[in-house]
Amino acid sequence: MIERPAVPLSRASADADGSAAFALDVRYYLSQDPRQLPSRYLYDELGSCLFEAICRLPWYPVMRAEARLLDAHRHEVFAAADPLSRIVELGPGSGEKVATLVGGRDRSAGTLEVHLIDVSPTALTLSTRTLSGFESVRVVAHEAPYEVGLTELRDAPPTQGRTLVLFLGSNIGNFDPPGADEFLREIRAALSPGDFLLLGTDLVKPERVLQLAYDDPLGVTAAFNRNLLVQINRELGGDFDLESFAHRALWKATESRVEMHLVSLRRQVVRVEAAELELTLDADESIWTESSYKYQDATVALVVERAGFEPVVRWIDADDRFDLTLAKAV
Ligand code: AVJ
Repeated sequence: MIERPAVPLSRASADADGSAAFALDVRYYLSQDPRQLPSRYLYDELGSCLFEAICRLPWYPVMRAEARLLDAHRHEVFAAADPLSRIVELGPGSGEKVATLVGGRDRSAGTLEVHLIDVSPTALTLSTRTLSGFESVRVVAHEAPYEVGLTELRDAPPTQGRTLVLFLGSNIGNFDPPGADEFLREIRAALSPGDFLLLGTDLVKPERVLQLAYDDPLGVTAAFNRNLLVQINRELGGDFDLESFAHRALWKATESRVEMHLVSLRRQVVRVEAAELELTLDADESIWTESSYKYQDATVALVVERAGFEPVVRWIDADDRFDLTLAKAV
């Protein structure tokens, strides 16, 4: 939809590089019409903690639904993907999901390599620790953007056994439809025929349910959203007045996505020193900070197939409408 400025993809290499890239992104995206900020910046240290808190909210069922499915079907995953020698998780978070899965593995199976790919060192430390108790599991952390980590894996295929890539937590939902196609193709390109993908996708549900999931009565999601402004103020010398921005969640049925916005409550001028930016926001003008696409039952299989996979098994949580699909690279 909108082209990114030519900046390094990784914020992980060095802090100075990271800040420079953040400054360029902030300048570029806040100057767009509509104004926006990339959702990947939601996950600084505090943002990651707030997201963990969101996952524990009664109104945000995504993680619990997925955990139930993983717990109930983990043995079937290993049976279908046998012999599995390598699991790769894109965005492992705290490592709980992959640990649930690995806990369902046959003890007599050989060594399993678990590769964790994330730009966040905090997530890598946490998830590595979560996996440290498993016998015959070797954990390899890649502090890198997904694309870079996937290329590293493609260039070092296992000598035997299959690879299973985990892309869970409805993270696919942050991509617009062309972006989702492209990203799944990138995953496929890192794999060989006979390897596997386990994809967790949130499905469309009633508007009031989605509304509560993204605008919870405790205000945790609002804090998660506003923390973007806190970050800009702290890292880039911004002067956003937090009280002057409201958190909004909107269900756009035609696009099948929930949008998060920060809406300016008055006409105001904002400066961001390190981004050399001065911005006049009108009352009610919004900054679009995230899209979470929700899939229809029938579309998950289509998306996976378009990327060069064949769906093998699909589990759906009936209560919370969440889909876990295991697909084989063809
Ligand atoms: C981590 C991207 C799946 O879109 O549901 C939670 C992030 N945003 N509440 C999502 C999020 C607001 C979440 N993902």
